[in-house]
Amino acid sequence: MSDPLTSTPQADGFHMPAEFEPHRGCWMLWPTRPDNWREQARPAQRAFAAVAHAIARFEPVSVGVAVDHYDEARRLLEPRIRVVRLESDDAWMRDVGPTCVVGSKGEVRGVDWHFNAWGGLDGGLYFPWDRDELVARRVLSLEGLARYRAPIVCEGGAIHSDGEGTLLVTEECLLNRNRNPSLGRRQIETLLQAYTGATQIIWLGRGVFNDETDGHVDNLACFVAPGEIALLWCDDRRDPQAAISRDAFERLSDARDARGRRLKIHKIPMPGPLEMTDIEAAGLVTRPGTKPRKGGERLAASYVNFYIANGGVVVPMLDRRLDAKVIVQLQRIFPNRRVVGVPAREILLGGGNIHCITQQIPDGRQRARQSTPR
Ligand code: KQY
Repeated sequence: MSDPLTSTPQADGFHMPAEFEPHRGCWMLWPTRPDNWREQARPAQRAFAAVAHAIARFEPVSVGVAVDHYDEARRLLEPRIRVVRLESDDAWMRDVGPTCVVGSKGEVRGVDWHFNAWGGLDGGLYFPWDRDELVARRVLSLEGLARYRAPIVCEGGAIHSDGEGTLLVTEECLLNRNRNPSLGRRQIETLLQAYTGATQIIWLGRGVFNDETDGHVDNLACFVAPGEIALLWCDDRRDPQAAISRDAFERLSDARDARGRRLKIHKIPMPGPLEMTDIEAAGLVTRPGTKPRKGGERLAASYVNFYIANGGVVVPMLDRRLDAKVIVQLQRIFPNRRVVGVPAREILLGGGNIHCITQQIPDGRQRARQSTPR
């Protein structure tokens, strides 16, 4: 694996495209940790396979698998899914994989953030995380893409881009003392701009209630088109999510994007509220170094944690009362894509959802052909 580039994407004229722009493919990892995925991760593996198969209807999917689990993954995944040997500490490709940036001629490069398992020794979710730290550079090497090493702790789930210079983030995560304690808001903004090419950063406050990532934006809100946002919404004022979503709505209503537009906001209803059951918690192995779980714990469930593929949107199905309604709503928001639901409770039990377990590699050349000059 080669040395990182010594410049920054911003200095080289690169920027982070939106997820709704064309992809070369999607990367995932294979879940195996028995302290995070119940029943030796078998139910989670079936759920991950269903996500991989749904995305593969739209674009190529590669799954990184630890050597001891290669045969099991190969058996559960359709032949069209590429299975690659790749060691990791868990299976959150959004956070440990690269954030890709594109140049004006469609060249693609990757940003390799520092990773500390969502908080390191100050509230992080497991220790050690040294194999996770190497995932982004390995994916970039397998994809043949040059790498920038960003001097900041950040995760892919902590940032969303509209591809036109606007970045969406939360204070709860990126200003958390367990990420970059020596950096203030301005310094963090400067580094995010340098490594994503963004010119405008929209700060939301807190992320989804009880989200163990310290409020990743990708569980709360995302761009669905330039100037348009999907936001998790809760009407029940007694629920702690209601005030969080209202605050985000107000900030988004006051914001302008990098092109000076006001944002159109789509409210996506919150599933549940959902909790982990005693039986689900009992299926986990407890291990020192990993945050323990209990039955009755509130789950950070959100339909906004979907993946936008080429011609498709793959959405977590979480609540029978709402699933069909949300599919119809998202189909209206994405009229030119096929919206597909995948049962995702087993992914939620591990602490995230479909967006958190996927990471797209942009197709820069298609993008360069399709895009209007900036
Ligand atoms: O991006 C995410 N939501 C990652 C969640 C990590 C949970 C680890 N138990």
